[in-house]
Amino acid sequence: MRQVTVTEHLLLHQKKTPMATGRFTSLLNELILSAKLISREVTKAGLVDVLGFTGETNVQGEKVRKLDEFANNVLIHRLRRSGVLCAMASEENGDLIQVSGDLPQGDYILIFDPLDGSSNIDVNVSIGTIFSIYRRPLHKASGSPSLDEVLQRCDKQVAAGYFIYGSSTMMVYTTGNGVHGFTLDPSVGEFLLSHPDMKIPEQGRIYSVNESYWNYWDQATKDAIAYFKSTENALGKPYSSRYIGSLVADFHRNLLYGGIFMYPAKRKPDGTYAGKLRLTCEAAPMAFIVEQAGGMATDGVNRILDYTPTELHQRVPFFVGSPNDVRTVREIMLRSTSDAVSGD
Ligand code: AHM
Ligand code: MG
Repeated sequence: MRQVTVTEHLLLHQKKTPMATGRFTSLLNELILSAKLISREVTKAGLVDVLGFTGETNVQGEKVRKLDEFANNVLIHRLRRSGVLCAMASEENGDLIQVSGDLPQGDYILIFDPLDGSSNIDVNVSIGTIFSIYRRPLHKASGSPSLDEVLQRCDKQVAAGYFIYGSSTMMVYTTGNGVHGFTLDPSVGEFLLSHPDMKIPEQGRIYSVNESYWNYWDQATKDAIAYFKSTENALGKPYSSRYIGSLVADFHRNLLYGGIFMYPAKRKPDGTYAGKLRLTCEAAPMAFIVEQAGGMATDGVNRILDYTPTELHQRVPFFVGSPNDVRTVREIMLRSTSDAVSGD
């Protein structure tokens, strides 16, 4: 059987993808090489002294694990020299990462989560790298980009994808022409096309949520999640519950099997509600991918790709997966909220 690499696949589909230029291909190739380096480190994590914490705390106030730091450094180091970017943003860095004047610049902007699911790093559970790519607005294309050039409406993404470091390493990505999956063949060191034109089942059978937060959810969220456990839902029986706690891994399973992943807003000690997942480096890229695979992504009610971030590390409630399930959550949440307002 003919083995198709990511670059070949992109070139074969170049006519359908106007932005599939040589520059974009270089960007993908740098991402791929970075992911191979991260994958190599992840698979030997138990053998060498890379497990555990570095002793530092990141911009999100979380303890930095060595592999997080390694993945972040690899991506920044490789991509800033690629000559195709003007700026980057990482989940691990508070500010924009500028591509400084002495290095060649391009007009792409890369936002990434270097190692998602970090609580699973030390226990041999799948983790991943998520990326999202925008183009710099043409009318502003000189000097270092400002934050408002980076914070574009989420439907302006030109590509998004993830690498999953699991029982095999895979890359799943979209440039707006469907979703394609490639599996790393370690014997040749190449990602080979294994899942062309992925489509999420319209109706899921799995719901994924950290249910221990039940007491921190509002009534509309509780009503939506109760639906998946009830016998009076679309299946006529409870959905299966599966929660890995690595967005990439939970998302990937649901993309293949059908289902919904939920990270609703939680009540904070000050009484306000907020989601945990980051809009720019987690929710937006996954939303682009799922829509291209025939699924949906919302904050419970509103479409994620209609958001324009107001800050780099903005958090958002996130509901993503099979269209029937995400639509049902939306209907339940709208109904529950209007019942609360009318006092029913
Ligand atoms: P991280 O980027 O620090 O790893 O946090 C994101 C992760 C997601 O992968 C996962 O869906 C979620 O956090 C799990 O959070 P929780 O432990 O609250 O269920
Ligand atoms: Mg993350």
